[in-house]
Amino acid sequence: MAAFPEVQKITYEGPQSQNPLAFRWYNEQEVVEGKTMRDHFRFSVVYWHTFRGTGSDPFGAGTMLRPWDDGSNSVENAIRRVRVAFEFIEKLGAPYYAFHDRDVAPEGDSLAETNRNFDAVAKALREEQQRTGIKLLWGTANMFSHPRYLHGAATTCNADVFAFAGSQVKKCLEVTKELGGENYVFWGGREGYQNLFNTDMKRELDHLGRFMHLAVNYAKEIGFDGQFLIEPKPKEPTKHQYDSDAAACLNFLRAYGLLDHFKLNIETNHATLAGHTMMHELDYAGMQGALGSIDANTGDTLLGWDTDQFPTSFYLTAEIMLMLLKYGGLGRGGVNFDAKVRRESFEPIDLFHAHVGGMDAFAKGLKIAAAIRADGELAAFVKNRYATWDSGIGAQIESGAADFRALEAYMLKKGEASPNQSGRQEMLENLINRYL
Ligand code: XUL
Ligand code: CO
Repeated sequence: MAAFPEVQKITYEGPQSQNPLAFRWYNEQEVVEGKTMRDHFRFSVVYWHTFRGTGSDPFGAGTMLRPWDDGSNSVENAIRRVRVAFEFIEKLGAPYYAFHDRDVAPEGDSLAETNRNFDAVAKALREEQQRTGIKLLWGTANMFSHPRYLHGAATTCNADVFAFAGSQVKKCLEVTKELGGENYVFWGGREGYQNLFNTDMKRELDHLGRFMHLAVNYAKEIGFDGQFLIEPKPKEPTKHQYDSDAAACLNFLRAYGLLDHFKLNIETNHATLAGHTMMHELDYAGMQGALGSIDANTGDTLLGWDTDQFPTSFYLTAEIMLMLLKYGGLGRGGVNFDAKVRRESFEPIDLFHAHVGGMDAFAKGLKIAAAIRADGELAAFVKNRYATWDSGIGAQIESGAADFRALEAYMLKKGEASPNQSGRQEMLENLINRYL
């Protein structure tokens, strides 16, 4: 029984199309800057919001109509959900998906039972991957929902909980490997603190460093060669998440000798919560060679929490794509829709509208970014803005040839610095608008 009998495979119909269930920009075989759109984005559907989201919020119960889901915690229900998930992803035409262990399979009464549940559902996932050719972008362990993790997982004050978390990641790495997962993500969950009076921050961070090394070692042991990713987020659920932004994550990785083993999974709404733009986070990760993957969504300018909405703004996606093109793409990463339909959009078909819009917004953003780059006006402006560094004293500073004495001798002779030039911000903002 098909869950979406009224939906055919979504196809590209071009910008003039009035069909809400067609792509107007995402044409998977279209080549932009030498690569197909399919390869630029490597779009991925998340299991948690799309197949497990209920629409509940702190003020009310779930609203989502999901007729295939009996609401039980049974393995049968979980396997039925797998069939629906792959029907959806296949009709959408996304090449990847991503999951938490606990989204796909129910937690049992013991670790052993939970692992058996996970194995049973993984078997169905493997069958569906083989049937459809859809691949696993990344796996991750949910170490934040169960009450045992109330103090955190790797950063808990309870050593037994650390041991449980380690066992959970061990199993999740095994299943991710078995399913051919191309990456493995750590989002901090409850790794952070609510109050420093009861927190030994140094000890918690040392434990987090130890945990990551254990994961790296085990991956090596079992031959899992996926890319490890850390996903920065500054707050929610804790008031301070240790992985607060790209810079903090890179500092943590460097401090604990993990830099060679990890890249970052940058999420738009998390960047917003950190008081940064997505463009900033991507640029920062990219310049450090740590741009691994992105969680595509958007926040709301009027709401200060992680609303995880589908991205629809061409301005935002153009900024993102400028950064991805600048750093040569995402490699084995992808554009993963860590986004959920609104509570009021409770019908199954809304899942299609949401993803089609997100994919189209990215495709249009790619075309805008590529056009900006092809014209070269923006790049030429930036290059020229730094022209004083290309020769003379600037080049001597950059190469390390000039010390403070040399700078003083240069300036004493010259008397005053050359005049500054305008940054032309408004002109450049107008220039970007020409491409929208
Ligand atoms: C939480 C979040 C997670 C991670 C995976 O804000 O983004 O869903 O992407 O654990
Ligand atoms: Co995310």
